[in-house]
Amino acid sequence: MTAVDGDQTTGDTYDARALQDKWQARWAAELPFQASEDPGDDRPRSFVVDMFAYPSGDLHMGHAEAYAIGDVIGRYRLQRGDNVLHPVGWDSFGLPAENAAIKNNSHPEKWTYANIETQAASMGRYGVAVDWSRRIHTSDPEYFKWNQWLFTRFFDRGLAYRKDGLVNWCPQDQTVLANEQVVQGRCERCGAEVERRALNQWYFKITDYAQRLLDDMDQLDGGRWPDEVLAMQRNWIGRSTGADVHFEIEGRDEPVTVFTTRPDTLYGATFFVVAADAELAEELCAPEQREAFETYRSDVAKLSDIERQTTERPKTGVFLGRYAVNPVTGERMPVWAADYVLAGYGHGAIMAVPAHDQRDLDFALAFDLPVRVVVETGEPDPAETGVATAGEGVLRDSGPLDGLSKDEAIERIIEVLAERGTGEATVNYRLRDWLLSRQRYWGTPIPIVHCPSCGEVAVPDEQLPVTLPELKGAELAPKGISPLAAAKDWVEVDCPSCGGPAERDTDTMDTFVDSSWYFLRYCSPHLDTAPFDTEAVNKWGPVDHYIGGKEHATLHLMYARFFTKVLHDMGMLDFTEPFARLTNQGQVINEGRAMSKSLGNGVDLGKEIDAYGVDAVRLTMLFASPPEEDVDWADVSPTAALKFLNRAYRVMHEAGAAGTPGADPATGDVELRRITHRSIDQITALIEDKRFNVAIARCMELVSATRKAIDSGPGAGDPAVREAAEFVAVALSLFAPYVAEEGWEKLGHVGTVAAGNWPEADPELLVQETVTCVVQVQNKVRDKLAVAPDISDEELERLALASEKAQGFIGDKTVRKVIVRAPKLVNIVVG
Ligand code: ANZ
Ligand code: ZN
Repeated sequence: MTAVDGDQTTGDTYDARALQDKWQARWAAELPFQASEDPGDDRPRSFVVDMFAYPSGDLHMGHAEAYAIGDVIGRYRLQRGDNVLHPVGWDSFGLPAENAAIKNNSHPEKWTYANIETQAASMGRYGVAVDWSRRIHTSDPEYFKWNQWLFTRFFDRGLAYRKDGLVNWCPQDQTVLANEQVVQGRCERCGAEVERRALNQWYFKITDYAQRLLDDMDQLDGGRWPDEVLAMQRNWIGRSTGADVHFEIEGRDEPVTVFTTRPDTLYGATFFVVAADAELAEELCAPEQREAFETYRSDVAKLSDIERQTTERPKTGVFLGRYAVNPVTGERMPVWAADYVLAGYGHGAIMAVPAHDQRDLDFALAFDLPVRVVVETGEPDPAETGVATAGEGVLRDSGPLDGLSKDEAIERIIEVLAERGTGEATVNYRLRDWLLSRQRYWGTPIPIVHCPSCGEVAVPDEQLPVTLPELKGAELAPKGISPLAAAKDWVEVDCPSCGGPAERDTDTMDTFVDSSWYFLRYCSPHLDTAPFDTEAVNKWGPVDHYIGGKEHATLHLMYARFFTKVLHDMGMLDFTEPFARLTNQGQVINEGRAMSKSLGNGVDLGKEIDAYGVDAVRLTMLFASPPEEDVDWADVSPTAALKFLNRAYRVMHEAGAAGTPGADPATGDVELRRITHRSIDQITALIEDKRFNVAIARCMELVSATRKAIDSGPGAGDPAVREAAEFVAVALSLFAPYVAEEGWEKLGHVGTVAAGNWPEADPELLVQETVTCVVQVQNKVRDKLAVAPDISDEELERLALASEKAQGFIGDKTVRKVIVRAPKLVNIVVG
């Protein structure tokens, strides 16, 4: 504690708490972080957004890290003279907040708003430079009204629809989940193993946008988004090109279609497999196989898709007693039901080519089915090795395809199939529609009325928002069907279309609907005639810098990209990608592991701030590693950060006491000026490059150089010392805003340091001075080199040995010894 106590006005160490209180009050009064909508303000605009928080407790170390990073970016843009919109909001509807409320025996509404206040106060204290006037909460009716409005627009365009299907069910949270919320077969929120249930649910038709979600990644490539996130998005969309092939099934009128990425291997197809849980399997099963099939199918129902696809599991299946006919060879192929074919991908049925597909080969070997090689790859026979040959090669035993390469054969067979009307080229995506309905209380009610005569009717705009019925206690508990269904008075309504008795939809929306467009709302947060003002959004948008965790790589980011495209198509936006740049912050861990209650290794943010002050905690976070990497709190030293900040504070304080603002730096010490301008130049580039940790290291060097100039150089009153100290204040304003403000004031300035103070480096001061170094061979001067005065011995030795003139005298003699006296002399001894 000692280091933060002390006299803030005259002492050697600053009082962190006093500075925090003082500057928070000043910021609250002067509002330096409010974005300007003044049409006469022609500063360039910067839109910086941190992924907003769930209000499920107070801020923790993870928030502290993320907000510190976003704040460096926002504050830097402000220092550069931009009109910055750096807003704040809460993702206050949905499962995380509701679960936390239930755990704490509280009503979700009460719990949520109490937590928002706690978190907001912590953010204020943490000194995040945000525009508080634009604060939003997604659980406010003024906000979720627009979720409903958007839903009805999606519904009108056929982009919101209901269907029956096998869905992911979390038995713990008692609700369905989207595919994106199932991680390794478990619920993304609570970790419970997800079950499959047949239910009728609401979906957004994100699959209509699959190709555009891929194509528009051009706008995000080239380092604008992390490569890893782009790769995850591409994988999730999972585009495959190939062909649909139609197979006759004996005794069935309609052919059955399969999707294949290798239509060139059609002559090598020896059997046919239908997903055991697909309706088709049930339909095709011959009477004598029914019993075996039903037993098998109920076993399969217990497995997750992930388990079904693992290659380690031995292959299982049941012959259905039927035959398919190969459309090119006329050959009869037995039809099997198996679990390794998934009902939800392609057409839920495949042609099996065991020679060239490992899964099919494993199956063929398990059930003694024929293996026929049709692509000569030069590898050994798959039937003998048990290894399918999937590589390039030349086609054989394939009629018109013989002798062709794989790509030629694919092209040729597609022509053949098309001529006969038994197939065509297709593109398939792994992406599924977004299941958005939830059987939970704390969310946006789906604005649909079910009418016995009109069907699904969207609630008209003038009846929005549809607010939640007031439920309490046990009525709120998740129970398999939505708790809203029990609120009879709320459910029963007149049909908006015919006026007859009808019922409200009782599901609520996935919280990811709220977060798919909240950043747009920031541009006109209080508008009550539309979700956002198109003109304002087009001025600010897209978001220039978006900062948040990697865990959203396929969930939130995919959904927000989808919404942006739909809104663009509706004419409400003129851009097609929401986030021009994305930064994923690392995690704050402790002793090599994620902080958790069960490990007891949690670090309390509030306690750290009490002990070291906000500035030192922020600086510690940012100095520990580049933003994308994890910070291990066991390896960092807030004490050292605090010591440095005190050193910086003293430098600003002493320079301020000894000089006056506005002194001409050109009359000051040129050595220190060179160091200052090199710092400006390097720190600018490092911040642009998001290498904040190195930028902080450069600040530390500048503070040391300034200290030296005060103590054993030109002294504190030298204008170059003031120039250096002023840049220390400006640079520190990005990382340690309180001490920077105080230092700036100590330097005699009125008003905040935070805006428009970033200096330009003077190019003349960047030119490095050089000194002359003589290079001797056997004590005789043979060359002269121009080198930097601070060159290292190693570097100088390297340069001297590389000198052509010196080399001429060394010849083929062996270098015995090199004597280096940097920067003036090198003597090379040979013999
Ligand atoms: C014949 C074939 C021969 C195949 C060959 C591959 C190699 P991707 O790339 O993931 O799109 N397939 C199709 N539908 C399936 C389903 N519902 N469940 C499991 N597997 C399915 O994979 C497409 C390939 O996966 C398709 O191409 C099909 O097997 C299989 F040498 O058809 B292939
Ligand atoms: Zn009606």
